[in-house]
Amino acid sequence: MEEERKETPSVEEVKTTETPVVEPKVYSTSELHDKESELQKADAKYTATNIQVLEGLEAVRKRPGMYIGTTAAPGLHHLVWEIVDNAIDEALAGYCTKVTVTINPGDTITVTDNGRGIPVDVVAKSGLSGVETVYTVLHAGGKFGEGGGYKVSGGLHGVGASVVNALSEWLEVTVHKDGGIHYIRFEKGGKPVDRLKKIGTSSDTGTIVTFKPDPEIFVECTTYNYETIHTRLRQVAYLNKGITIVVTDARDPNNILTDTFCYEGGIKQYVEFLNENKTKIIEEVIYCEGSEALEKASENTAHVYAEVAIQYNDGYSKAVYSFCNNVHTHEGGTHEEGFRMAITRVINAYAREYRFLKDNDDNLTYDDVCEGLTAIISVKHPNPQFEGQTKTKLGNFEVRKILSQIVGEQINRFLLENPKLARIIIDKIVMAANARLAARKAREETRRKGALELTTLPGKLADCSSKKPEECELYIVEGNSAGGSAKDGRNRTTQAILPLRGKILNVEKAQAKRIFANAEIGNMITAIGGGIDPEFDISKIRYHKVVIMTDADVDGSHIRILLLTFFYRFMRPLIENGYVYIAQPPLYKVDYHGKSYYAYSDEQLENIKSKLNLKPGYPFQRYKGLGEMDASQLWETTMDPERRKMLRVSIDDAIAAEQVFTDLMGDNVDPRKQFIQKNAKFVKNLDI
Ligand code: 1YM
Repeated sequence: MEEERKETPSVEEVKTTETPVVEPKVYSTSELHDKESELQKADAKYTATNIQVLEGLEAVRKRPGMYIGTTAAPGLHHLVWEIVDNAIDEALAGYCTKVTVTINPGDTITVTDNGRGIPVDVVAKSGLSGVETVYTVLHAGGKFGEGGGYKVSGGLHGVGASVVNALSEWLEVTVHKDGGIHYIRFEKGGKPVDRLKKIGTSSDTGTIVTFKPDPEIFVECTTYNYETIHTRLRQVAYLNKGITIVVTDARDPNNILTDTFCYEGGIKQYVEFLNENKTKIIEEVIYCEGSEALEKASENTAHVYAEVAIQYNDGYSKAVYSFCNNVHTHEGGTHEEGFRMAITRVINAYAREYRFLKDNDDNLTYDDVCEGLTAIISVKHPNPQFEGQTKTKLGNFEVRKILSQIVGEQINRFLLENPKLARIIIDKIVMAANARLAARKAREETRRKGALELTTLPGKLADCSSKKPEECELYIVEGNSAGGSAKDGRNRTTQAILPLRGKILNVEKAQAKRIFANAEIGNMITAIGGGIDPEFDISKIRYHKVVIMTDADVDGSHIRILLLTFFYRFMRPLIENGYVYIAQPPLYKVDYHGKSYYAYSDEQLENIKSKLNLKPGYPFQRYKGLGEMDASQLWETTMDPERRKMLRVSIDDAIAAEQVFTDLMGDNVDPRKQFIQKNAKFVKNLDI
């Protein structure tokens, strides 16, 4: 990879010259006859290929989920990533410097690059041009099977262009190459309207693709989310240093949004960005990089390229994210394992050598090393094996050793060359280890002092009688008076109530030891029953719905965020499995002819007023807190599974969630202020 980058020709160098002058050829009659049958043969081949192609594309349309996972919003966006992947591959091959992505009016998408342009000559095997092959033949990889070259894109491994075509109402490809402009349009799931045609001349090179996702396939959603595209392409720009990516939302002609991303520093800058609102303990980002040839590789260009960037902040959470071929490997894999082995080994060796650890001290653990660590691990592999439940775990065994070597050597060198900074880092890690040991001791002592304390449910908990977690709900309620109403109004078989007194501890700023000592948090841990990270056990939890019920005011939302932060940091699987909810109490009540009408928004209130034909000034009640409702009102409006509305909390993107929590709960005030008006974006609306 590295070498490839050095050899990269600049855009100017790959530019083609003006259209060459071709001498007209004179054919004899027999030659003409041969030519004709040749053409007929080619036509027959073309027709045969076309039939196969349409069958292939039809299969994609029949079962789109098999190719793009879902036809909901993520699938719709997947189409963009697939086309962008091909442009990024061209950039990684060294031929392209700029990629643009535009959302046009009508939610069509245009992707362009200034690479070589997709090949336009006929591929012998299919009788189709390169462009037609890439866009209509399933599994047409970069090389039509074999040959030298290097594709790294993840996802469908660069075979996605035909899938995008199959799932589009129409798709157009324009290629600037060999002095010409070549154009083709497909309709109704990939059927070519005409063959690839030269429609003009051009002195530069590149590819332009525009498509409209087929609303018959994407029945749930055909609207693109600018933020989703913006965030992902910013990430792609961080992961591929030096590439310029321009994203534009041109749907509203009066308000065109555009952002340009280009990071010469790559993942080093990514780590700086992730730590932007945190307090760094040292300003330096430690960066390691290297590449290694793959043994037994059939292609002589096959290299694994790996890079890692790390930086410490003064917090306690771990933010280690890994990627392979620009795919976020949520489930980790061999690259993370190699990193873990190396950093733990090197830190321990340094800490022993320079007496941060005494002979009798235990080794520092990876968890200790990770406190306050932000790290990006990025690997480019010509033949990645994605494993695991969501196919986001890197399986290639050789990557473990490569990462371990690169990270081991280069972090060790950094520590030796920067003894002052090394001291700051190791001191922090030793403190983490001490805190871990103290917390363990505290836990053991509590257990010894009263085995009862941990096994007995908290006295404040009004538990439900059912012992089936699937049907049980735990309401965590702000304030004792609301807690009282909830206890009286609930369904005693399935609903348990845990009232919270005042505010809970901000876990973002507190150390583990203090967190365990906090009574409110202790009650919650015991009531839920699955323990906490790193030992949290989802199979032991006692409720499959944990419902946060707070007032609809500033204090209420603060308590809600504190609780969410706690769950995110210490019981993350609870959120990942969709077990955390937010209750939605009504904001208004209108009494009319002996009946009560509840409104959950200003809009609903207006609707009720107009439906009942109420005169202006007709009185209504504004609920300031849950405490104002009696038991039966609380049941009717907020707790009855038949009638209530709740929000389910989800983590779409751990990296984004991480930043949200830092912004909200960390030391800096500005990002918190900025965020406060906006709704927490990890909360998704869900009517239940
Ligand atoms: C806006 C999307 O697809 N760019 C793109 C794709 C290709 C090439 C250049 C390319 C690749 C190669 C040689 C090669 C592709 N070509 C193929 C195939 N942008 C976009 N730009 N010449 C040009 O890989 O050898 C697949 S993708 F298969 F035709 F070579």
